[in-house]
Amino acid sequence: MNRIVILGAGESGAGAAVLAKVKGFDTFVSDTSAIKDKYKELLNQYGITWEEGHHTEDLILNADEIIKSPGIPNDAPIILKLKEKGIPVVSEIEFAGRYTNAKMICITGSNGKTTTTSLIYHIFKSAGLNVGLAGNIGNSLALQVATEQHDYYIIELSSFQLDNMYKFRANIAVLMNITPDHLDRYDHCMQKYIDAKFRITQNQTPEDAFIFWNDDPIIKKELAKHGIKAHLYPFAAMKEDNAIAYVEDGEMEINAPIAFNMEQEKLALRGTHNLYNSLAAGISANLAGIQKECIRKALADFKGVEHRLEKVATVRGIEFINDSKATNVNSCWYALQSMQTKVVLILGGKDKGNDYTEIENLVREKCSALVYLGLHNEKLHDFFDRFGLPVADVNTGMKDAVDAAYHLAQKGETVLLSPCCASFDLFKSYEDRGDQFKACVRAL
Ligand code: UMA
Ligand code: ADP
Repeated sequence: MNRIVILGAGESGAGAAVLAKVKGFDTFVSDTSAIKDKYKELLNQYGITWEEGHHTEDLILNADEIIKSPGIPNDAPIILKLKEKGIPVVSEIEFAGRYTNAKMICITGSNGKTTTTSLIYHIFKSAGLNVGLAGNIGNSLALQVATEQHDYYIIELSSFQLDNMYKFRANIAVLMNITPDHLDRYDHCMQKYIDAKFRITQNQTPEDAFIFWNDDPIIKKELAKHGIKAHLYPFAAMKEDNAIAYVEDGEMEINAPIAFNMEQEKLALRGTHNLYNSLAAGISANLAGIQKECIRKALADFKGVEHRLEKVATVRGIEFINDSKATNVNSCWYALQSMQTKVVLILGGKDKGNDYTEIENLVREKCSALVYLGLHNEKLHDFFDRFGLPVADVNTGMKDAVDAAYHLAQKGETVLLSPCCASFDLFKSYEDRGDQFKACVRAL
């Protein structure tokens, strides 16, 4: 194998190109859009040839192997042509995995990936281990493998990355949960999305560990189908059959491989969903042999991740919480479930085929008013108006949404931005949406 072509020149493509180049391959990068300056500079620094604005087939279809960026769907015309010619297409993570002997701790799931990945990284780092943070969280694994030397990598994996992984082996695989998301990339077939998530366990051996939420109905149903060889570490909120980690009498307990306990009260992250994240992270650290005292301290002093149930400010007795990363209905369910006061909920945006039935009971129980924030709010009206709550319809932007929520909220209540939707109708990204929310709240 000599020629490697990388499709897409974002974080994963540029990183993969650097690794391919330093490993001596004839390396070429092609992107249908304009490549960001910082990635152009990186490619130029390593003398890598690239093109932007189009894919030149003659320069691509002569590759021995293709590294595909995760944002490119598997049915993109160029990918179909490559398949027709029998040219193998892999992900950046698959490629990078070939060139490191580091222990791989990989995290996937529909929700909780970034929080759990960050928490595991925080524990490992606090324990003084030589650890890298990589994957869907925003850092190329390949670039780190090319330019740094780590003993451990904590890698967030999306289903898109898993789709093109074949031989990669996770020493520790974590599957947080599976609920509908990204179905537009899976022919609207849930089973295809589930199978992508379970690819995290492929190639695992009995020496490896598979950590998962024991009460996830889909994981439960699918577990037997996937011939998992790794040692199983199921966790649950409460003590139950099979679970090796749970909370009992206010103590978080992990029974294997080494008995560990900690007061639940001391965990930095609140809410049931964050208990799951803390349990998964605690088991991972335990498996790596990190000292108990060190795990306890790191689980207690973790600062949380921006845009995930992030406390912004309290204004005249009204608390404002930014959960802009809640881009699907399930994550909003967990946000509402963790609220201790009545809530004015700001939701809406670009709908991904949402079914709001999942949050119906919680909205009835916890919400005192709703603010619809999106270019097209008809679906929200159709579903929620019949609840009889005060409603504000905003299609202009964040300032009007925050003003409306502030006027609707009573002292002692919480204004929660937990939109259930993608942000791309009115904002550049969920980060932009969360940043604007925080700025508007601070300006009140
Ligand atoms: N492109 C082509 N040909 C095509 C179609 C697209 O060249 O036919 C180009 C686009 O112009 C673009 C590139 O391909 O420049 C696509 O790149 P990308 O979106 O994969 O960009 P990266 O910067 O490499 O980001 C990817 C992940 N993006 C996606 O999965 C969409 C990042 O996750 C990840 O952080 C990064 O790799 C490093 O691993 C982002 C994400 O939104 C945050 N992930 C989804 C999520 O979390 O829900 C899965
Ligand atoms: P991901 O990286 O999978 O998108 P994040 O950690 O960024 O996950 O969290 C995304 C959203 O999901 C946030 O709104 C957060 O409050 C919520 N969330 C976090 N952990 C979980 C979990 N274990 N289960 C369900 N929802 C969660």
